[in-house]
Amino acid sequence: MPRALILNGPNLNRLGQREPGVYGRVTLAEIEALVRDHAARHDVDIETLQSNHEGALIDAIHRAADTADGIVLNAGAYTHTSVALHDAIASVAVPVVEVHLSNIHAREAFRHRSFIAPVALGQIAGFGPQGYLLALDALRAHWAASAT
Ligand code: DHK
Repeated sequence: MPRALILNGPNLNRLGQREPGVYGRVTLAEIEALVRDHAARHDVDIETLQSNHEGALIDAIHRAADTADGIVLNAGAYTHTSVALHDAIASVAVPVVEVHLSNIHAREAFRHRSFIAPVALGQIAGFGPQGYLLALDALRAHWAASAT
């Protein structure tokens, strides 16, 4: 069974209470449950992790080199700042799909730049919690294409 790591970065533990006009009312636990459900229906093994610490996210990406076949990553604000996360992704052969709940390109200019995008398979932004399911489907399509 393919394995996916669902990795969430800073402030995403505040979903539900955090700026609901931007991020909605759905909590991270509820998003993880949706992903778990979707994954179970498509025979994907899921691990979830959230951290507010850049180093912990980097460690998780390194670990995923041996424990996952793909990563769904919402790096939160580190998306726009972290060369270290960029380098961590580049250091592993695991495909990464970048996800954002909000459409970062329709927001402040500082959110338009992603350090993740150049080393990601692709980016999904603006579809709320559904984006995580789309990202998992993108990984599934990638695995199917790589298997042929
Ligand atoms: C989440 C964050 O925490 C922000 O820093 C990003 C992203 C956008 C999201 O839309 O999921 O800019």
